[in-house]
Amino acid sequence: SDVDIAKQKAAEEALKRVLSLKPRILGVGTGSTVDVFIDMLPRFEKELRNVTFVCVSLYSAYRVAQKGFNVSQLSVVSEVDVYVDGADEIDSNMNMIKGGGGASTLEKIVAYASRYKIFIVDYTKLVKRLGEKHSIPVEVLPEALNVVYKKLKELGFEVSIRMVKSGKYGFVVSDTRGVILDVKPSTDFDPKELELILKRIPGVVETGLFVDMADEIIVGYPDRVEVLRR
Ligand code: DER
Repeated sequence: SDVDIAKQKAAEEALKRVLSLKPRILGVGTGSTVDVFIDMLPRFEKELRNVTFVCVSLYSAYRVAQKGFNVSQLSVVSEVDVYVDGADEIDSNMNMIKGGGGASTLEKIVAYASRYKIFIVDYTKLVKRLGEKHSIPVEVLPEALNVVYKKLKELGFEVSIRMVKSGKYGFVVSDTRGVILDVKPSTDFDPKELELILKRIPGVVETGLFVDMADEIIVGYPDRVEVLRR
């Protein structure tokens, strides 16, 4: 499909950029677009042989290791050279909503620790205003589920607890053992301000608002890529 071709083109461009930046430590996000990127890595097995990969999810770590690359625990890494990840929404200020894959806590930590951050998206992720198509994922400690839920309702948000679609009955539980509240603001919002409002509620671990975190966003189209730089 056009979207699949667009993902391929974005992933190819990101791989070219990674090879030119020659990272010693490469951070890898999670999601279907990152999966396309991971599937391309074996084409450059020689060039990537001495790279240490740091992955934000068990699933990405498993797939990168399965292809024979060196995967390190995040806990022993303090800085990452280059980070490649996807996103759910991108606005014209290069701010993002992420967390559709339930991994935004480690994604934000690795992004924060990375010197150069590249995000790869297909063209359907571009929005005029954040929140147009996606809610904002908020990861909370299970113990705080009801306390945070109640506070968000009082603040006027629509809130839903993310449920597993199949294979397990009940709430999604992230790799960092949190549950995910999908939060929809009632009106337009300032992403930086909203992030601070959410983060100061006790029990909130992380939000899917990524403000001023992208150095480069590669947008794939069926016939081209467009590169946005900060
Ligand atoms: O969870 C995330 O932020 C991921 O990057 C993800 O939402 C991007 O999803 P996709 O590449 O499968 O569209």
